[in-house]
Amino acid sequence: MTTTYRTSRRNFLKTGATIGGVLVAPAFSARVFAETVKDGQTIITAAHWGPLAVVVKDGKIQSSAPAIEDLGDNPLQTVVADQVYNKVRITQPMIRKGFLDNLDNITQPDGKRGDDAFVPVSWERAYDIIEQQLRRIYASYGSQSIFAGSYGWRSAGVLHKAYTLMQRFLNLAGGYVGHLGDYSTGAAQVILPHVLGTLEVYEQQTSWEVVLDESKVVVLWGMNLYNSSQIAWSASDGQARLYLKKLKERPDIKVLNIDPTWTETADFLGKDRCEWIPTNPSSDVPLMLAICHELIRQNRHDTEFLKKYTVGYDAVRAYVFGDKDGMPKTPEWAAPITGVPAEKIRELARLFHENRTMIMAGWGIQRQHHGEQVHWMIVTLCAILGQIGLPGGGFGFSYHYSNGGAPTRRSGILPNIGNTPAQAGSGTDWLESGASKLAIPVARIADALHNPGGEYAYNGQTRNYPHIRMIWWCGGNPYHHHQDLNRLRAGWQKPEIIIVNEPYWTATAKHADIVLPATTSYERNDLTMTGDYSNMHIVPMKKLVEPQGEAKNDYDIFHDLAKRFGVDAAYSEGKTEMQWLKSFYDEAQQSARQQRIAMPLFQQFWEENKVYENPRDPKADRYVRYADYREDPILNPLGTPSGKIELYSKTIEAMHYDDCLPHASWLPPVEYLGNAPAEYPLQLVTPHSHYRLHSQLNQTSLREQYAVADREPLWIHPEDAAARGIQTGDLVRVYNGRGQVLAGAVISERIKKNIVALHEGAWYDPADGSPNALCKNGCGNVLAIDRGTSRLAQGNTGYTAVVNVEKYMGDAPTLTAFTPPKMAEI
Ligand SMILES: Nc1nc2c(c(=O)[nH]1)N[C@H]1C(S)=C(S)[C@@H](COP(=O)(O)OP(=O)(O)OC[C@H]3O[C@@H](n4cnc5c(=O)[nH]c(N)nc54)[C@H](O)[C@@H]3O)O[C@H]1N2
Ligand SMILES: Nc1nc2c(c(=O)[nH]1)N[C@H]1C(S)=C(S)[C@@H](COP(=O)(O)OP(=O)(O)OC[C@H]3O[C@@H](n4cnc5c(=O)[nH]c(N)nc54)[C@H](O)[C@@H]3O)O[C@H]1N2
Ligand SMILES: [Mo]
Repeated sequence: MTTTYRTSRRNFLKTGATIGGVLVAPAFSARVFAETVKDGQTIITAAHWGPLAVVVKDGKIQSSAPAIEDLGDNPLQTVVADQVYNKVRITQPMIRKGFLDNLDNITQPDGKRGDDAFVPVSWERAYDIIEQQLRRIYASYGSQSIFAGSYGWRSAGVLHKAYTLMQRFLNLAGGYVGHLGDYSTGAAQVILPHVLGTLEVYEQQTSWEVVLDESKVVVLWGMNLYNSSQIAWSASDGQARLYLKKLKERPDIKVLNIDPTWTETADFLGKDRCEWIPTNPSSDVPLMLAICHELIRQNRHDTEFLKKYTVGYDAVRAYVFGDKDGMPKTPEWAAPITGVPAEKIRELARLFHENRTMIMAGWGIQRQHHGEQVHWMIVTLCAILGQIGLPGGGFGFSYHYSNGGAPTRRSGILPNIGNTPAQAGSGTDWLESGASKLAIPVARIADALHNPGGEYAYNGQTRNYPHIRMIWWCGGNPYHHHQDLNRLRAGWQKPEIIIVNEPYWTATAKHADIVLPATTSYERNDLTMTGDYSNMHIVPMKKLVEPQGEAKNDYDIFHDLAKRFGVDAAYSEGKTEMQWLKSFYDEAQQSARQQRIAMPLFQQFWEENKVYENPRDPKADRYVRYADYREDPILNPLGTPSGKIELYSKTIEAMHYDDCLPHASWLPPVEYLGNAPAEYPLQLVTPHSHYRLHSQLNQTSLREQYAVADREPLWIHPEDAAARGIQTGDLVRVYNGRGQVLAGAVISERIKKNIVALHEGAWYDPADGSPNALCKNGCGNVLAIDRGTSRLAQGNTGYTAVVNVEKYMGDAPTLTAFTPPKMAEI
């Protein structure tokens, strides 16, 4: 088994069809939606939030709506015009004033990133400086000094993939330092291969059809599908929310919401269809341990399943009963930690045991210190229940994401442009040393900047950080996504040069030296499939309007630079935009033909301006995850060392980590309600918003629907608000030892007492360049702690923070998050 996992999720999803394509009738059943095409003015495109029908008149975008059937109520689909015509679009290349002034002394940065004016320049001037600096840095320090890991959600499309294109160019120019893992499942995707032999978080789920037929209890465990399935890594197929609607209409299936908040999903189901078990954040492991204690005590554990399909149960049992630590994990033990009464915990044990139960878990639960333990514990609990591999039973770790559980269609598969062209890297050091050696765990970026050469542990290895002299970010926004932004900001002053490609003046762009204006996906041609698991549609992403200002496609920016480095032939493979798209489509068409699915020729497909739906696969409709393993564990072993589910891992035992023991364990996080000091008595959660994809769209008119006092809303419980004299609509300051942000109070019973919520993705808006600058917009990551989940995964801990809140008595400072920076003339 390999010990490092690169972010293969989005690629493998397309190829990892577990359901064989049986040759049936040669059906071309592509259904065509978007009847809105009437006057030739409605153009089909797509975004992460689904296929879109956009009305364009006189060269201007008028309106946008979904182009396929979905639940409706996906606000992200309505603001295409607002994305293109926006006051924070970057319309020209820009260079930071202090950087330009300091060009002769570039190895000594001036420390003013993020608090400086910019100078508009021509593309040629920007390219000249980039070429010169890139050549100098390769020559002086080598490829290990250039961080181009550039994590982020960019835009949808198989060709215009922002950071992939940057990496494609850099691989040809001389190499770069990449990243390992992602922010979504940083902990789970490293622990689960030890437990199940797969990433598990990016796998197709037991079909929703089966769940609706067979499950009697559905548990939404820190899982907010109504929000989170508005999007997909490709484009949302909209299916999960349609299945949620069916679930709502089935009163015979009991639904539980185990969450510190009454989520939008719970709200959609309604109080009569969904029971809320309000829990304290970071307490899921104690809750499950207590359920296990109750099951085992009552002899309700499935000994046969445990024996046949798992290893390590004895160690788990001993731990649950406190044989070594003298601490039996009883419901009474767990009650004060979780905030769930012991009697309720017993009831859950009974309910899960007596009914076919599907535990659908989200991922916020593992974006925490010791986050590895949570999904491991869910697997452990489900193994004890013995329903894994049965129709409608066990666990599902991706029902909330990219419409997992929507059955996989028979389809051709669109390939993507890759970051390693055939001729990449010949003669450079990165190939010899192996790409992964030159990568850092994605959420350790600030740590790497602060500790060049520093040693760290990762999944059984000892590694060293590179010395980063240059950063190039393209298609991501670390000044929202990373934790403890004040710490990032301090480390960010160290490199000699920072380049950012962005359509908008995000905080990341404002913290760059050179800013290259990128187009949005609506200003270029592309293709996408929908539903990372379902492969449901193939969608033309047609250019709606010309690029705004001098904005260029990332593809063309890196092509221009590739010319300067003499590698343009390898970069472009001699293809134009439309030739690339045709080649991708043709490949998909060929793979479809092998399955006897007749897709139209590319030209016809493109000109038709329609969304194509792939045919259903009756076998996939009945897919049950782990059914084959359950059927025959010898013939279908798991990819773990034992071939079984590892409740105890000898591989992890051999790492001797005290922050990740060899079986799922309760390891209290550094910060949570259980150890919160009196000065910061509240725990902060940072869920994903219904109105945004992360920080994307915070700058649009959607903000008017949720902003309070012109800031990000802070959910606070009535008693916590009353104790602080806070009313709904008040401007409040949320703070801890790491930082401070302004927010607008929303008093709500939807959040458990002692917990407050700031949704992730508010644009960071520091009042000044000081080390503890007040964020005027309410970015939660000013407050979250920046440390690895453990030495095993080094995942991010965005959900680990304790804070306090007070009414803000000063004059309300003017918001500048959505204002371009000052311009300087030279
Ligand atoms: N506290 C806390 N922190 C979190 C989380 C949390 O739950 N809590 N969640 C984490 C998770 S799961 C994730 S995935 C990350 C997300 O973090 P990111 O993926 O960094 O967030 P986005 O806002 O999607 O950033 C994408 C950026 O790419 C830009 N962009 C879009 N299209 C293009 C393009 O074509 N070219 C270029 N050059 N740029 C483009 C957008 O304008 C935007 O600024 O955040 C993580 N951070
Ligand atoms: N609309 C929209 N959809 C999205 C995204 C977006 O930004 N906007 N982001 C996409 C991405 S990249 C990802 S990774 C996924 C994220 O999917 P998730 O990581 O699952 O989403 P979160 O909103 O972080 O967390 C889900 C729920 O977990 C709860 N929770 C937090 N901490 C705990 C805890 O300790 N215990 C329990 N039991 N519950 C807890 C939160 O209150 C929240 O309701 O969503 C994807 N979908
Ligand atoms: Mo994510």
